[in-house]
Order: sequence, then structure tokens, then C-alpha cells
Amino acid sequence: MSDYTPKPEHKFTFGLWTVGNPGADPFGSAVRNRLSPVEIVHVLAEVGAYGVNLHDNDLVPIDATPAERDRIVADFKRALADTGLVVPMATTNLFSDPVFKDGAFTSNDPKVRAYALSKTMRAIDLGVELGARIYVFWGGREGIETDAARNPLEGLKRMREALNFLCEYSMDQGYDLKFALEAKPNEPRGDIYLPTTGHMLAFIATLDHPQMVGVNPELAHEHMAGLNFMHGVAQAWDAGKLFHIDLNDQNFCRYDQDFRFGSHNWKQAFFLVKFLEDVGYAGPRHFDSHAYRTEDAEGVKDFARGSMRSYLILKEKAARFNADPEIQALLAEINADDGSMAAFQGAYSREKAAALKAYPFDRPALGARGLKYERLDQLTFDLLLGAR
Ligand code: GLT
Ligand code: MN
Ligand code: MN
Repeated sequence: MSDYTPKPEHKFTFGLWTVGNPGADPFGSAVRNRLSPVEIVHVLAEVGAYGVNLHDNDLVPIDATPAERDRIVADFKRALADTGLVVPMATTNLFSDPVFKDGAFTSNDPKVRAYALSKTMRAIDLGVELGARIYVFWGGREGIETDAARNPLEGLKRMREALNFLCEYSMDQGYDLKFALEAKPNEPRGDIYLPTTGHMLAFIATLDHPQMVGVNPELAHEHMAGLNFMHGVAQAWDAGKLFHIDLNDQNFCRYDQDFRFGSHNWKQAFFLVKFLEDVGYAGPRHFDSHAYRTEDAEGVKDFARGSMRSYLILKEKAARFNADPEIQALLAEINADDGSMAAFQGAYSREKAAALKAYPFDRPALGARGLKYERLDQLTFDLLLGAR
């Protein structure tokens, strides 16, 4: 029997808003007691998490006085010290308060945009004070219900200006901080700007300090858009931009379900974990999800423990896949190369192009070859379900 005990080196983290979620939804009120940030830290320590992430207002209420803020932060730091938990990531709540109903950085009201910058700088200071090295931007309200409201070019321009400003602020303070942009196609806005990780990657290239900015892809958000999450993660990795990741689960094309990681799409979760482990992703594995509304306080612990356990089980399955002689023999056969095309590979040359155009390919034979992906997929299924 394998050991699926979470350890600090696994870098499993949860947001205060995830285990602290009291189960309210648009159709019903809270079903669980609200836990204080200190209580949440102790729950996370009990289940074996490595770290806790937060929005500014998960910890400090939006209307707290400076003295209240200092007391809350001191209590929280004590809980961190008592438990050994760390804060790898922090972010700003730019979506709950009515002031942000038409966006924060992209709002049509210059006073709201200025307030959003001011709030974010103070939230960055708080995150850095708690030790965060990654700062997430999820622009939940940065969008529209009607395109009559704003030209999307204006939205992009305002987003760019805000991020450029905040990059400069962070550097000016001497902070060792990287920004990670999180995409979502819709909800709570009818449409949110920069709706997928791919859109974010293209946008980052237009910033003044692109080296400081990467992405925080979330599984549920890409599934809402009907996409293959692992492919988006791979593209972020390829671009050197996978700064953080939000793990959860979600059926395709639905509302933001934020289910426990591994609870729905086992196969996608498996290939995601295999990808992260194969490439050696070393950042936090952040579970941005919450317990079913049916659960009480014990059920929340089941949810948190289950998230980490599922990751570790899939990690073990990935190692088995990589060591499975039959699977690896099949992959070697599928990828076989007799060397006859070596002269055509690599960089372009005029001679190579001419030789390639003249080469007599046996198209029918190439097209007739069976690729054995049916067997490969069945072996994967058998391995995942414990039948091999
Ligand atoms: C919110 C959202 C998440 C984001 C969080 C960061 S808050 O719960 O649904 O996906 O990661 O702002
Ligand atoms: Mn989500
Ligand atoms: Mn998220």
C-alpha cells in the first residue's frame, strides 16, 4: 500500500476562501459556520497542507481600521508560526464589493479604476508582509454584459496600464514578486476579458515587464470554455509562464462548479498530474475549490484531504505509466523512426527543401498504418482503474 500522506515538498495549498467556503450559492444561504482565518489555518495544518493563500479581504475586512488590520494580521502570523504553514500566494478581492460591479481596472469610472489600483497596492504590501512570492490577478468583474458598455480595446488598454503600473510599484518597493494572471470565460460577468490561458499568454507579451508576469491557469475555468486544460497548461509551461496553478474539477460548459480535484474527470486529471510531474513543475499545487454544499465541518476536511490524496494517487499512477513495459513498448513502436527522414529534419536549407519536394512518398502506405491508440488508451484505462 502506497503512502499518500501529504508532505511539505508536495506544496499543496488552499485559499482561505476554499476551505472557508460556507456553502452559500445563488439559490441558498450558508450551510456551514464561517471559520475565522486563524481557525482555517489550524484546519489546514490538521489535514497536512503546506500553505494557505488569501485575498486581502479574506483576512482583513474591507472596512477595517488600521489598528484592526494590524491586530488581525498579527493573530494570523501567530497561527502561521504555530502551525508552520506558509503563504506562497496572495491576491486582491476586486469583485465582491458593489464598487466593482462594472469592473476594477477596466471600469468606465476613473475613480473606480484609481481605487482598484490603490486597493491592490495595499493588498500587495499585505501579501509580501506574509511572505507571498506569487501575486494572482483574477479579473472576475473585468468584462461586460453588453458590448454597448465598452469597446474591448479600451478594456485591454486599461488592463495593460494597470498591470504595467503595478509591476513598476512592486519593483519600486524592491519586492521579490511575480504576477500570475488567471483567466475565466464568464461568471460573474456575462463575458470576461482575456477568457482563456491562451488569451492571457498573448496579452502578457504586450506588457512593459513581461518577464515578471505569467499565468495561473484554473482547470474549472478552461473546462467552462470546453477546452483541454492540460494543453493550455503545456503552452504556459512552454512559454516559461506557468507560475502557479489552480486545481479543481468541473464538468464541461457549466457554471463554475469548483469541485474537488479529481472528483469528475479522472482521465484529464491524470494526464494533467502526469504532465506537471514529468516536466518537473516546482510551484504550489493550489486547490481552488470547495466542499459540496451537503458537507459539514468534517466534510470540509474530507474534501481537503481528498484533494491532496487524489493528486498523490495520480502522481503514483503517472510513475507507473512511465515504468509500464507494455505501455512504453507500445509508445516506442508508435514513435518508431527508421532514420530515413533524418536528412529532412532540423533547420531549413534550400537543398533540403528541394530534396523534400522531390522525395517519392508512399502516401497510401503512410495512411494505411494503424496507430494502436485504442490499445494504448485501454492500457491507460486499465492502469488508472487498477486492472493492471
Ligand atoms: C474566486 C475565483 C477563483 C480565483 C480566486 C482568486 S477567487 O473564487 O473563482 O478562481 O482563483 O481571486
Ligand atoms: Mn473557479
Ligand atoms: Mn481560481
